[in-house]
Amino acid sequence: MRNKSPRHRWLSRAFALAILIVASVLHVTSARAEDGYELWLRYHPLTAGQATIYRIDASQLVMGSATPTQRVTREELQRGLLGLLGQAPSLSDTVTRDGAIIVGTPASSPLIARLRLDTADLGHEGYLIRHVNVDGHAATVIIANDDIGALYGAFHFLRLLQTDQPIAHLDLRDSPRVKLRVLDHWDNLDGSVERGYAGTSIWDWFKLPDWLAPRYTDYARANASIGINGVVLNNVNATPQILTPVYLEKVAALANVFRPYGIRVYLSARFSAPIEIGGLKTADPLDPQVQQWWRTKAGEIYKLIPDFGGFLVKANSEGQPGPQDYGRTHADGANMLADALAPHGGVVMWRAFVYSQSASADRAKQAYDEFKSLDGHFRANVLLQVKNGPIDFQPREPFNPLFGAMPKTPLMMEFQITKEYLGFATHLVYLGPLYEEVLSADTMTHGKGSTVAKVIDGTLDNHTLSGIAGVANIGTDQNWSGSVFNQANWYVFGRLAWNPTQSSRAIADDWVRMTFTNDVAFVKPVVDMMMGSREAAVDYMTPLGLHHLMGPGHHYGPAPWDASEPRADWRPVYYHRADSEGIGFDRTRSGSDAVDQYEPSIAAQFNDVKQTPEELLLWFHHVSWDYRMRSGQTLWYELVAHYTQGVDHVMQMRETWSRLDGYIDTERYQQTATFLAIQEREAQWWRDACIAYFQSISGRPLPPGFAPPQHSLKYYESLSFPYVPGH
Ligand code: GCV
Repeated sequence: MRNKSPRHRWLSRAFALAILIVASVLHVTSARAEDGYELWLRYHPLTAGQATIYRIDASQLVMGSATPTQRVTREELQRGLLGLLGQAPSLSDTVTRDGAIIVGTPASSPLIARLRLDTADLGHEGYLIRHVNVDGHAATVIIANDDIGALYGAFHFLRLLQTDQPIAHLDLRDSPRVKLRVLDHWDNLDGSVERGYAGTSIWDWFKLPDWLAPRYTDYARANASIGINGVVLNNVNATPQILTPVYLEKVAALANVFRPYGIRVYLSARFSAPIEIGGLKTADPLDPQVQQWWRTKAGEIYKLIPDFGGFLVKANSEGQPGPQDYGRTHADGANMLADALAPHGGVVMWRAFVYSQSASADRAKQAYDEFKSLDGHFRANVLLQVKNGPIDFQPREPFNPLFGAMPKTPLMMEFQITKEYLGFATHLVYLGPLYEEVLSADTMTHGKGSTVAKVIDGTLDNHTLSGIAGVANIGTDQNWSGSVFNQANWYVFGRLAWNPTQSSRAIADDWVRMTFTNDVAFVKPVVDMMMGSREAAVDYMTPLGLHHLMGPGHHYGPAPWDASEPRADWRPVYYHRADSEGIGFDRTRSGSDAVDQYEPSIAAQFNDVKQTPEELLLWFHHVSWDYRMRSGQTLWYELVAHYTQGVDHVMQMRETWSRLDGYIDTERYQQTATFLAIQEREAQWWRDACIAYFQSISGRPLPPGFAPPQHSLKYYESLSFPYVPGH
């Protein structure tokens, strides 16, 4: 290389410096191209002002790396602080200057032990974050009783930075209220995902156990960041092969990736597996050979996966095998599996999503009728997993009457995160308000304040075992969830699982800040938009307590006219019961009497048409088209008004979004804009098809001022969709 003159050298250095400054300014101020892969863990640089303040605090990281969990905690903090502050903290054993971050447990760190902070109430997974003085230096400590608590604390600390919270005088402690916080994947071994709208399964079964895709680690990081501590890897409509040695090796490989992040794996077990892969003639839970088969299988699993969580079971439901095939009860079936898992510390999550094959009684009543009398008959390591409503993840349902009705059994909530009934991937529907509505519902079983959240976290009936599950919306799409806004549903599920009393608005606020920007000019309108989005979907799909009006089988779009399904209770007409007189399912004492599955004061309320909240009116009552609503208008008027309001709301969401161009990267902005356009078109379709159909039944003219449907009823009925995803 040619020698350069000093002047030349000085000039090229100055030039390089100028480039660096320009590059870093651009880096900080302009929106980077983004594909959503980073989720809410983007750790993009904070603005210059914040960075100057926080750089001081991030200069020294004092923590161990003796265990896998300590190592991933350290990596996450290094990654986060480097990304947010543009500077990696130096690692140190001692505090030598102000601003250190000290992380660990009293057992792993003599320095932390010396601080003698009270950790008694933190339990196994809790943590405290506090500003302290160590050897004359100001420092922040993140302390837990176990490594996993310190990891959760580290994520919390990073969240405070990401969301622009003051960190100068921290003094907070937190621990989860629910023990098992689980994602249920409805993933099949062939890579398809039942009700999945985000690509195919992220589990690459064919290449496992050898190839461990980096995505598995990022998945574990994302889950740990919101406190999820369990994943069921396969569909509840399970194939027995998952329990064969070749698949168990693959499951073990995933468990190894997840373990440092505090995540246990669970499997959906097919009840008839002893026949299909065990060569037995029966799967009768009282048969000693069957019992022995499951005991041996459990032993085999725990040898490979010592912290295996247990089984999730869908039995005698929608054609799945179960104990009733042998004249046994659900308790017999669950207990047999529970006995096999108990010596290893595993649990059974037995699903209450059960309705009879013959479809005689009101479907909304059947789970209660089946399980209520089994209260007190389950082993201590069985949780009953109950869907939030009595039918099936509809845009709005009353809370499931089983909550509060089985005090001797730990009831585990099952929410759906994937939007099977809420517009699939493209509709912007934030599910936080739906979850919050259910969790804060009052069962009244122990007087006022007996909320579903207290049933779930075990405090209402003093259960130590508690759980909450969400049917995952995760797939191989680069953005994981089919759209950026669907990531918010994964996020809010995890945060509410940790603490079911949190506000879904506050969680949305955190999510928007972490996922996009802290600029309030963006945050405020987007949070408002998210908060109203679920009610909008209820309005344009199934207002006033209507339910189950979607297309047959694939569940895409409206089909209130449909009567093609083989079972009556899979048909929309079974649910809305519209005729020339009126509409709605009579579940009062003069109808199916589903109301009496609730605590008496609530039953009385739902039984009385005047006291029933109008948002659930047609769930519980069959009323005349001319029934007078609280507004003074007729039901028919209100129905049309709600459908119209739903579409208007989506138009407003589009309008809001159109004003937010420039605040975030073009890629995520554009995709959201396109998806909102799809949502508006489909909301209009829902409204018009439903109004056209109900008008054909009610025979009423369209109330003045409302636009007629864009097409004829015949047109809407003629649409067919052979290749809908997730089906
Ligand atoms: C996994 C609904 C869904 C099914 C699902 C079932 C269940 O019926 O449409 O796809 O099956 O619920 O929760 O078991």
